[in-house]
Amino acid sequence: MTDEKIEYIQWYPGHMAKANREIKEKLKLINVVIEVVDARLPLSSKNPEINQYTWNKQHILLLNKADLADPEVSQDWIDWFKKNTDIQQIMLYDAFDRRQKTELVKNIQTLNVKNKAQIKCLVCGIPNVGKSTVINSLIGKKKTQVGNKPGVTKGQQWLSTPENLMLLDTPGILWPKFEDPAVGLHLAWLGSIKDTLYEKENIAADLLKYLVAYYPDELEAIYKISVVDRNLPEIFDAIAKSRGLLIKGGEYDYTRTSVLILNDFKNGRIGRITLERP
Ligand SMILES: Nc1nc2c(ncn2[C@@H]2O[C@H](COP(=O)(O)OP(=O)(O)OP(=O)(O)O)[C@@H](O)[C@H]2O)c(=O)[nH]1
Ligand SMILES: [Mg+2]
Repeated sequence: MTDEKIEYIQWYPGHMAKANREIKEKLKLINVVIEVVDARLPLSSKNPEINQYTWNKQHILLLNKADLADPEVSQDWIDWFKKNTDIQQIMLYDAFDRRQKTELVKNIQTLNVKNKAQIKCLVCGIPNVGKSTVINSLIGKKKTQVGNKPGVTKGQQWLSTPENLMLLDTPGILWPKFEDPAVGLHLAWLGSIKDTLYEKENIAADLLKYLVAYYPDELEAIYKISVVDRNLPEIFDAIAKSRGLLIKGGEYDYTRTSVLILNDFKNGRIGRITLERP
């Protein structure tokens, strides 16, 4: 697929424009914006339009799914965000880690907010970064619906924590135009846009290219292949062969191989991987 074709794909559906409008209507009530991004792609998964919500609010940035990201690169990102933004709190976050939940609550309570008795937080970000999971972790109950695909949360919902923090769960929203067409592919790796928008083979080939460059040992270990002196199509073939993914006639099944690589990445099976560097 050419870059030109990627750019014209319709990935900003009407319901996101609506979700964006509904957030804007609530902004007057909000004290704190908790912006959630994916630690594996902290910049590509950061919706630039969220700056419109945060300019007069306290702002917390969560690099969520830190358990799936490369710890060394995550630290580089934390340093980068501290240096290059004026966001009040920046945290590497794993929504399933109880200690971090306690730390996040403390961080929210120390922010400069008038009515500390009931702090109102907007939880926002692109689809599938873990907004609803973060909320469940804070309230200590599975009250919001979660799932590893985009668009699980369909409407807004207020929830309160035992500490009396009010949290507004919102549907994931993207922005209308990706300046860099590659961002669309990256978001498909994360499951933040429907992977049916792109050819699976293209998304997987792009991901594999990055993995070969930065995480060759992890690739070799999971697929029991060698990547040394092999080009991308040869590595694709090697993975298909190693997993016995063939179609009739003994040809390699590229679609199933692509789905395998994408799912292994999405579920953290390849290892702790970060797909962009500061
Ligand atoms: N490993 C890991 N998985 C996480 C974490 N947080 C969320 N997830 C998983 O990510 C997937 C998406 O989580 P959701 O909470 O539904 O994401 P969301 O941002 O609310 O998604 P939408 O409502 O579709 O916009 C689920 O499969 C979660 O279990 C985390 O910190 N670590
Ligand atoms: Mg959700």
